[in-house]
Parts: sequence; structure tokens; C-alpha cells
Amino acid sequence: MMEELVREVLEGNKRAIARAITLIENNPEKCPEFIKSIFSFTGNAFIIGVTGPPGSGKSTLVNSLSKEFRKRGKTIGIVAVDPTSPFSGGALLGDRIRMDELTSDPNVFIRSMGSRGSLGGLSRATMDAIRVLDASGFDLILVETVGAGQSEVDIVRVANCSIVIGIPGTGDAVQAIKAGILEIADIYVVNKSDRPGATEIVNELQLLLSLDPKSKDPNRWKIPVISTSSVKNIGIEPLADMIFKYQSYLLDPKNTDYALEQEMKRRKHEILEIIKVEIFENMLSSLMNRQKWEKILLEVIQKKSDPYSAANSILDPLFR
Ligand SMILES: Nc1nc2c(ncn2[C@@H]2O[C@H](COP(=O)(O)OP(=O)(O)O)[C@@H](O)[C@H]2O)c(=O)[nH]1
Ligand SMILES: [Mg+2]
Repeated sequence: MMEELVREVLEGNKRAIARAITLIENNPEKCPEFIKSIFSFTGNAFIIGVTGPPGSGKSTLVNSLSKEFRKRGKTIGIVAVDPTSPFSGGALLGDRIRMDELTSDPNVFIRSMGSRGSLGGLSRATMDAIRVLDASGFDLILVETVGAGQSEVDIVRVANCSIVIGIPGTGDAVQAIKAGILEIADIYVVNKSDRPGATEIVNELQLLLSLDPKSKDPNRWKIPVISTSSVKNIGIEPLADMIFKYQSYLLDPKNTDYALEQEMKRRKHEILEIIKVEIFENMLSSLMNRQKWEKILLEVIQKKSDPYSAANSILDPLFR
């Protein structure tokens, strides 16, 4: 069963890809085996993370960008992560309608995912879904995540190229800098540039970025600020160009050290996420199940022990 699914996923069969992602979402215990069998076929896709506040136009931009990439002959996998909705429907329905033209394109695969089961941030299931799309041969994978604290930092750790979106008139730009979000962006986008105040924000951001001492290093990637309007179809081509420019930068032998450093950060993060899930979901319950609870609790009740000492004696074997 699994072998057949693996084979079909590697062939790029869209129905098999959908089934594989459902398997990942619903049967986490099957993930290690499944990912193991596709892992050697991953690493060819360029993963593009798109994050920003709700309503900043992420879905619309992913849509226009995907159409631009299609014009350039690229095949595309899209994962939209909406933490507010573990089910399809709701807010995601709008996205789906807007992406209709792409849905019927055989070279595009679109999937919405909730982020349930995640310990604050991008879930393990999302990372594995990206792996499936990678193994099935898509050139580009676009991952849309709502910028709500941890998730925007997390997408950066999974993507090869991180795009952070802000819009005029919301103080996003300043917020982004305060939250250190600007630094994690590889490309910053000021979307809805058809609205007043866009030029000012772009200038302000460019100034702030130029003040960063790291920007003085001529070999280092300079975070560009691009203004876009999906409504007026402005800036989409330059943004696509910039994404490929960053891809070339990473592949340039001059920047091998930088690219490897980024890659190591990503891999470490992923391994850590798996360990976290193991510790919280599996190790904790097995540790709890193994205790002689009545004895421990009675000792605390009778003041022969205290809660900290009791917790420490339970944890002790783990750290020995
Ligand atoms: N004026 C303007 N509105 C836009 C632009 N891009 C998206 N929108 C609108 O902003 C709203 C939210 O867009 P959506 O892509 O769903 O945002 P998301 O929540 O970040 O995915 C929708 O009503 C879009 O039509 C833009 O460039 N200019
Ligand atoms: Mg959206």
C-alpha cells in the first residue's frame, strides 16, 4: 500500500500527493516510514515562504506570483497554512475560489492545511507536506502562513527564500522591525501599493535596512524592498525576478558558506521539531504512565515530600 503511494507520489500523481498529505495529517505514526522512503528524492524544489498579517494580501499575491511562474514554465506546489481553521472551508474558501484558474492547471497543486498539533508554529505535518511536494518534482513550492508571532519565524526556518509582506497605513513596517521580522526576510514586499502611503513605507524601510551594519558587507545579500499591487498587477514580475536572483545568489560558489549556514539552520530546526513532538506527545505520556502515582501523591499529601522533589524524582532517570 505504502510502496504504491510512494511510487505514485514520485511520479507526480496529484491524487496520490493529496492522499499522501492526508496520510501525514491524519496518521502521524506513519510519517517516519513514509518520509524515509521519499527523502532521497527531496531537495530539488525551491521553497518560498510568504508571511504577513491577515488580510495583507498573501493569498492574492501567491496567486498572481504563481501565474507569473507558470508563464516562465515552472511547476508549482502551494501550501496555505491557516491556523484558525483546521478544516477546509471558512476563510480558506475565499482563497480557493480566487485560485480557481490555477486549480485546473495540471502543473499546479494547491493544498490548505490547519496547523493543529503544532506546538506554536508551523506544524510537523506542514513540513512533511512540503517534503511530499518536493519529492514529487515541483520546481517551486509556495507556503503561505499567517504572520502571527511564531509562525512567521518558523516559515523562515523551512523556506529557502522568505518573503515578508507589509501594507501601507498599518504601521507594519515599524512593527516588523521591532519584532525582528525584517531581518528574517530575504525579500520584503510592500503590498497594496495602489493605496496611499506606499512610497513612504518603501523609502522608510530601505533607509532602515541601510542602517544595518550587516548591509555594509558587499558579499552579503541585501534585503530588497519591492512594492506590489495584485489588484493593478504591479510589481509581480520584479518580485519573481528577485526570487530567482536570490536563488542564484544561494547557488553562487562565492556564497557557499552562507548557503550552507542557512541550510544547517533549517535542518537543525526540523530535527528539533520532531524531537519536541516526541518529547511532549510520546515521552511525557510514557513517563507519566510508568509512575507509581499513589505512592508519590500520598508522600506529598503527608508532607514526606514536596511537589518539586516529587517532580525531580520522576525526571531524575531521564537525566542520569
Ligand atoms: N487594494 C488592494 N487590495 C488587495 C491587494 N491584494 C489583495 N487585496 C485585497 O485584500 C484582501 C485580503 O487579501 P488576501 O489575499 O485574502 O489576504 P491574506 O489574508 O493575507 O491571504 C482581499 O479583499 C483582496 O482582494 C492589493 O494589491 N491592493
Ligand atoms: Mg490567505
